[in-house]
Amino acid sequence: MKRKLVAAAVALALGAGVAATARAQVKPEVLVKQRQSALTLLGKYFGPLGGMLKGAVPFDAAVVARNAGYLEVLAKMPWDGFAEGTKGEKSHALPAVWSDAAKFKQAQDHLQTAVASLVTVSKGGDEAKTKAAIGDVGKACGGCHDNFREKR
Ligand code: ASC
Repeated sequence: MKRKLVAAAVALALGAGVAATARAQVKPEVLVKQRQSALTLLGKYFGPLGGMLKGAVPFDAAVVARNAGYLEVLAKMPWDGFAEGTKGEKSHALPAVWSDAAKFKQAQDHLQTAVASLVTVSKGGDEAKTKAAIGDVGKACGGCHDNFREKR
């Protein structure tokens, strides 16, 4: 029993070490690519919902619920890619990401909160409420782009 515990502790310690090493070794350009990939997928799975909000795409509660679940996970992924070490990399990120880190974090939290609401609301199948929640997510995307992404 004790031996098993020790083995588990050693495995945990080794695992933590490996994770820390892996993080340290990720090249800045790879972090940029990874964060851009997560943001691209956020765009992919939000796109049709934005279309439903505008009436360009027929409302489909099942698609909203599915995509909301994807968005919930994706909305957690980009942020550790904005490491200090990536400041000098070519990207559309504005310097405010690092100079106004508290506000950037607030924008991330805003998105995650809005997406969490969409997940909940979309399960209820109420079209008007779901569309309002989609609108809130869109505002959270746009709010971050306004302040932290180069205009394009
Ligand atoms: C998208 C997408 C964005 C957001 C934003 C919402 O589908 O790619 O960047 O929605 O336009 O305000």
